[in-house]
Amino acid sequence: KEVIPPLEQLMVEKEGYLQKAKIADGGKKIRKNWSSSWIVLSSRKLEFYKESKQQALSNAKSGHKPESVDLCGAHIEWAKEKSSRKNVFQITTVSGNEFLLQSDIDFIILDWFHAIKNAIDRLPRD
Ligand code: I3S
Repeated sequence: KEVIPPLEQLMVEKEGYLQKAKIADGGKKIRKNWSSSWIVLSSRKLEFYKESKQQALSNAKSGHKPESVDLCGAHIEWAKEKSSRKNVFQITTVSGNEFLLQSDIDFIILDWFHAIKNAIDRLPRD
């Protein structure tokens, strides 16, 4: 059966490539492993695709789901001490998942930080 997503979830606010490393899952630390990810921000969530956008779109048609991050109640902060890389920030979800996001290009990471922070600040905390 077909599930129709709420309109807000269809509204993409920002998308692009960043370096991503998941460092905790459900509050449990996991080994850091940086990789390039196609990231899509909509009002309530971030989605991480391993593939290119083209590949992601064709996979989506075949029912393949990206890793999805609920931004309700999430925290975002700069995380200089979590990596030797420059321009790293961390997102922590209510469920205890922690992600580092990074770009070498200053304006790109700043745009992302503010876009995600604004999205979080607009959402209810629970
Ligand atoms: O915080 P860490 O453990 O120094 O992070 C580095 C490791 O994840 C490393 O992989 P190994 O665990 O296989 O050694 C990565 O290759 C490095 O990129 C990580 O450090 P940076 O400073 O790049 O986040």
